[in-house]
Amino acid sequence: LFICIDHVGLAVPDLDEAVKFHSEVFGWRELHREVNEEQGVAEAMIGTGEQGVENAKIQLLAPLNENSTIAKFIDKNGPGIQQLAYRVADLDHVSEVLRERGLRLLYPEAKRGTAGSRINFVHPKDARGVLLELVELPKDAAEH
Ligand code: V0V
Repeated sequence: LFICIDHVGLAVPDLDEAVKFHSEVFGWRELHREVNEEQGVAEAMIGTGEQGVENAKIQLLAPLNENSTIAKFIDKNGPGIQQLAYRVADLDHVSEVLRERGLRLLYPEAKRGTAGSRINFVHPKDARGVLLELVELPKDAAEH
């Protein structure tokens, strides 16, 4: 069903500060940044930065406002790992298979994720305490 782990998502209170920390301390590099109003986040994708190979990626997620799921997560748990994202080739197919297997998907239809990807989520209560994101990359996406 799954191709690989696309990214791990960290809830952070301050995006710039988080990018700086992960770059300076761990040597990650910023690959992409955007605001996703629908999801209530300002986000940065950071990676190993290696050219020509698939990058390991971490998504830094900062809340846009106090109603954001990220604000709620940080209030309850503090900053930290908020989600695990699996890459899939066909999101609609995988969502259907998982529904058939009794899991709740958060959205009836895919929503727009990072860099034009299509996304949905498995409810954390149905994935043993993990908010599981499913990501289908846009067809023309570079793999790294
Ligand atoms: C909540 N729970 C979690 C969790 N969030 N467990 C593990 N990981 C998480 N991230 C647990 C929580 O501890 C509660 O358990 C229960 O689920 C209900 O939580 P709640 O605090 O009442 O929160 P809800 O139900 O209001 O919201 C939880 C959900 C929400 C998962 C429904 O966060 C959501 O809609 N998430 C999907 C969207 C999202 O996360 N967007 C931001 C990233 P107890 O206490 O009852 O046992 S956007 C993104 O990733 C993009 C754009 C991308 O990758 O491209």
